[in-house]
Amino acid sequence: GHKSCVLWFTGLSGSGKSTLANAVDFELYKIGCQSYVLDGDNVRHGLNRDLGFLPEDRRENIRRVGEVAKLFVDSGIIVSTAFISPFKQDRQFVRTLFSDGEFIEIFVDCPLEICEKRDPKGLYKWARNGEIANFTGIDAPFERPNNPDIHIDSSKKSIENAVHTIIHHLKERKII
Ligand code: GGZ
Repeated sequence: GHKSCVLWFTGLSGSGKSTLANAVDFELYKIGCQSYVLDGDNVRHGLNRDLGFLPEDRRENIRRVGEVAKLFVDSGIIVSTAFISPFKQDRQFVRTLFSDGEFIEIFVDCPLEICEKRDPKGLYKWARNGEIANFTGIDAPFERPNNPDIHIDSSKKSIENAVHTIIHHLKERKII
């Protein structure tokens, strides 16, 4: 058996949140834990398809993701969420939905230049050309967490190493 919790990944587009969340999820699966990943692909195209990227839309996006994550935690699952979640206040609000120790904030820290160089979907290029407005890191803010539970420097660490750090943290907290 294992306890449930939310692994809340936060960071810029292209920082590696989804990749890392999925890698952690696979590791949890291998050791027999029940886990699930919520990200833009399965939430923004369905439940949150009415929301865009204005600050109030992002706030509502994060609020709903927080509430859905809570349902997963109530059902005993370890849920990983991979959303930019750029506003400190919104992340702090989501934390209040959970009991102590159930909300684990993971800052996937990567310099903007590197995210922009990776540009897997070509979105930074569009944003630089003014074809996308309110793009996080370009003309919309990202408020860095001051005191995340886990800080991953994704430009310096391998995915395997980052996964190990997170799994180790879960073992230390006696979640798994
Ligand atoms: C930031 C945007 C934007 C704007 C579309 N700003 O690399 P991606 O493509 O897959 O990740 C980004 C994703 C961000 O959605 P989130 O739900 O994580 O954002 S938030 O937590 O702020 O609500 C990017 C794409 O959507 N995308 N337009 N303007 N990212």
